[in-house]
Amino acid sequence: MKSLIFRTYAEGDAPGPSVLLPAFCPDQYQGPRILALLGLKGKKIVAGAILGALLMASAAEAAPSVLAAWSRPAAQGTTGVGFLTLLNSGAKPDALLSVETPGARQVQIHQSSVIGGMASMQMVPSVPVPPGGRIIFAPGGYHLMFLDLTKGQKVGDTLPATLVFASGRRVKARFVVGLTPPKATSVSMP
Ligand SMILES: [Cu+2]
Repeated sequence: MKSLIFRTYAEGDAPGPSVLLPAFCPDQYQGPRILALLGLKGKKIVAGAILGALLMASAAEAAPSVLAAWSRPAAQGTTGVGFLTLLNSGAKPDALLSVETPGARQVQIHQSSVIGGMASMQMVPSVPVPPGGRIIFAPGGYHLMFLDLTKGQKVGDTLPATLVFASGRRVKARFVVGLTPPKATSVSMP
């Protein structure tokens, strides 16, 4: 079953920020195919418990928050994808720099686009989140790549992660594995 899921490129071969990557990416919808491969049927999605980062010090500067984090089913050792919405309710600009998770050997931030009629994706070093801004990671745009998943992700599972921002803030989130974006109630609070 693994043979149908292609790696985008070899590990350790990650290109620089401006290098275009091959078009295939879990960003492209393949939920039904993977479900069929795994012999899974739609399972009731269990709302993940939300881990919140502790609010530290003064409340003057609100930490960025993560809304509706979700991922798609994927087999162990393959590449998973993560979508979410970032909110910056603070007064200063911030930027997502990296994502840490025990669920994958490496996490990259990618941006999909269509150039000359061809879909491609690009690794980006950071994603700015302006004050009062809302940045949406969604199919066809920004997304996270979970390279070399340490275990299989099936519908209803959750993938814990920590988002690291330029401000030094570390925001915890749980990516709920599903076929479609979660309801707006799946919110990770800082
Ligand atoms: Cu990608």
